[in-house]
Amino acid sequence: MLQIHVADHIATLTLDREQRRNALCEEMVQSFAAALESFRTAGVRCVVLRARPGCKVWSSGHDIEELPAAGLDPLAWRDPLRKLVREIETFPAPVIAMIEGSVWGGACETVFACDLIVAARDATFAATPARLNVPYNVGGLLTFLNAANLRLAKEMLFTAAPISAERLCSLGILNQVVDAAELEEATYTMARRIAGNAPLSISVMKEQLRILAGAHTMSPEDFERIQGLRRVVYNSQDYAEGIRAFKEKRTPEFKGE
Ligand code: LCV
Repeated sequence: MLQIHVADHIATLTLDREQRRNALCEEMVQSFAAALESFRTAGVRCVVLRARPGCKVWSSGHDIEELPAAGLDPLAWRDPLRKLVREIETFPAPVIAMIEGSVWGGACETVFACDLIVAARDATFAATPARLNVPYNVGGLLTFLNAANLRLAKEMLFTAAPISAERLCSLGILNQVVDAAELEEATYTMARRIAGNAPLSISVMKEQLRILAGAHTMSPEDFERIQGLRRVVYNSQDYAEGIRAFKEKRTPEFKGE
């Protein structure tokens, strides 16, 4: 499910689960974590996360088949998607997301959790909890807020519509947008530049920025209230309907209950 290549302190991880449109499943995330651990010991100074060249779908997001039945938190701490985002945020070197094709749901959050994003001009990004009636978790919403801004995060989360790479780049959400033919060169030029700099300084600044970006106070009462509201969503008929409709390849009929 993952191809791994390391050269000149730069590691490349290629998502390789085309038959399921690179859906992010438990097994893939375990391989991802193991790969990052090996990169850590090998002193890798920059990671490029990509899909196979020419892909139409970079990743279709969380593996919907692995979402729990109604009544269980679908994005709890141990969920593969939550683990994947934490692995990226805590890896002691920059992770560059190299994007072509469409990015969906939890894969969009995963890309936004990367340190840098270089995308092909025709790539698109869609946040999909509202498409499935999934109650996104607090940390996940913070990823969107830190990567974008409140107005854009609301548009992406409420409409679930694919947003173009060019528009996101014009808003400062992506670092670079290039023609597909130049995507590899642009990405690895950035990766080589990073790998040629001081790794200690970069890894400490990455950790400092992670801590600063997550420094939000929230009272225990507010947190409990949010978790209670999320329970209403994943306990709802609509939650079961969202997953059932995907499996039956039809449009869900949400009733708000
Ligand atoms: C499992 C899949 C998936 C998939 N899981 O190909 O952000 S949250 O809260 O929503 C979070 C919970 C999350 O990330 O949820 C997932 C959100 N993702 C989506 O809503 C995208 C779902 N996928 C699609 O809309 C389409 O697959 C796209 C547009 C990505 C690609 O369409 P395309 O026609 O190229 P198919 O739909 O035919 O998919 C090929 C096979 O991959 C499976 C899909 O069920 C199909 O399986 P079968 O060949 O057995 O029919 N597949 C696709 N996405 N996320 N399985």
